[in-house]
Formats: sequence, C-alpha cells, structure tokens
Amino acid sequence: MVEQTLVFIKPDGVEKGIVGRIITRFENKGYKMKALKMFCMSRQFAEEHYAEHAGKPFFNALIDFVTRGPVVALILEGEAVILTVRKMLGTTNPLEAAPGTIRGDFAIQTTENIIHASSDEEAARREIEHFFGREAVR
Ligand code: 3AN
Repeated sequence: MVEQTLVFIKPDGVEKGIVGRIITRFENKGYKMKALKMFCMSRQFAEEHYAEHAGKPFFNALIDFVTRGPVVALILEGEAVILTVRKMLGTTNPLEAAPGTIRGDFAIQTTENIIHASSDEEAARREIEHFFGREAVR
C-alpha cells in the first residue's frame, strides 16, 4: 500500500552536515519527497510533538535538544514507507542499531539520535498535519 510518513532530521544531524546523505538513502530506496522544509521548532511545537513522553526523566533534555537549532522535515511517500523508513532508521538507542541503518552509522547517543520517523499510520497522519498543515494530509 502506498503510504506517507513524516521524517525530520534533528539538530545533531543538521550540525553534522549529513542531511544530504540521509535524504540520498531515502531517494536511493525509491521513496518520493512530497514536502521538505528547514525550521527551528518552538518549545511548544516540540512539546506537542513529544506529548507522549511528557513527565519522563529525559523529556526536558529532549525538548532542549530538538529546539537548539534547525531541523529538516520531510514527507516521504511510497510502498510501505512507514515501517520501512523505521527500519532504515534503526533502533532508538543507536548503540543497538544495526550497522547500515542511519542511527547505526551516524549516532551513539539515545537523545541525540539524528532522526525521527512516524511510528505508525495514525502517528504519520497526526505528524504530517502538525509539521505541514491540514492541506498536506492526503
Ligand atoms: P523513536 O524516535 O525511535 O520513535 P521514541 O519515540 O521512543 O523513539 O523517543 C523519542 C525520542 O526521545 C528519541 N528519538 C530520543 O531522542 C528520546 N528518547 C527516547 N527514549 C529515551 C531515553 N531512554 N533516554 C533519552 N532519550 C530518549
């Protein structure tokens, strides 16, 4: 089934200068970019995005981190894109992420783990609307 997912490259990925290499992986795979923007998240925007983690011990550090510089957000489209992109990212903890995955290749820390991608269909719909507005939701 052709789906869409929301991906954003976090401030550490932008700082390391690996935005192009990450996007190239998705293009090589055959996924289409349907939207792309670079912006700085406000704290409120970040807290809304990570609402499920509110109150957890790492929450404040996570919000500080994702708001410290620009992120690059994209909508990707293609066959089974939601689950496949999650596999391309690797596990949340980059030390456990398989070599060849984005986190496995580019990160060592759990908070600063380079990239986010929607976890399922419902999250993808919600996150696409949050980042790109209602008109972006198919
Ligand atoms: P994923 O990004 O793999 O979907 P989530 O949604 O569980 O992972 O976590 C969202 C973000 O919160 C992670 N990308 C990471 O930056 C941070 N995070 C999650 N768990 C931890 C943790 N145990 N310690 C520090 N940061 C964490």
